[in-house]
Amino acid sequence: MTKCMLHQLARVTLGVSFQALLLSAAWGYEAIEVKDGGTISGEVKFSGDAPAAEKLAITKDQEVCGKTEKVNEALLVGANKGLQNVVVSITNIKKGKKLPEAGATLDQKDCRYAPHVLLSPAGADVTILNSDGILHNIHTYSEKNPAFNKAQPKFRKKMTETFAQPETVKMTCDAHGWMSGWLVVQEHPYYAITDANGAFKIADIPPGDYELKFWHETLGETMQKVSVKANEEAKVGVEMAKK
Ligand SMILES: [Cu+2]
Repeated sequence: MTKCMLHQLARVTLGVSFQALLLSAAWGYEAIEVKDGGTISGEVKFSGDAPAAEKLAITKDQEVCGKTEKVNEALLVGANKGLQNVVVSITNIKKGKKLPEAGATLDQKDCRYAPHVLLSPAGADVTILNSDGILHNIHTYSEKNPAFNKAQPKFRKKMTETFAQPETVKMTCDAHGWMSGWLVVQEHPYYAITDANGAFKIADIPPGDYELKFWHETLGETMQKVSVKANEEAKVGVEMAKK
């Protein structure tokens, strides 16, 4: 690599991180080195009788979309009533570990969004893949970020979009009415999504008193206070019900 190329590279790298710094400063979050951080872990459960997953009717592109059975992912209750795809985040944190610079990847595979709920850092590029080799058309419903409606023909395997502002964005496919998903654009790194058992974990948190927000696309929001101590794990249990 020539000296000139190195200079250019340095300028680009500096430019990107400076931009990220400016953006995060606007949201009031500051990256610091976290020593003796604590962890919050826990489980989110569905309150009430667990509903069976609702099967989706596949009405188009059967040769690709009909190969796998699909269920409505807007409410997934697993074993022991564990609630999947709850976004858990700390609402009152101003300093902590660095937000990752790399954006996340969303795949359109088997005519569903994988994953159904995706976390990605604000200011980073989100990679949108089309693994199906058929036409998909991603349509985002956002207010803080520019909304878009973009066809992704079968030959276009990859595109990228930048989401500069923290926001929870609903996505649908205008080609396949059953496809829907969510992109959660984070202003700080203290976010997690519950797994199939409703479990989550958030690590490297500076000790302190926090408020946790639990958001589920169908069941809404609930809050819980939690204290984090140095090098300890705080356990949290939450139930969410239909309103
Ligand atoms: Cu589609």
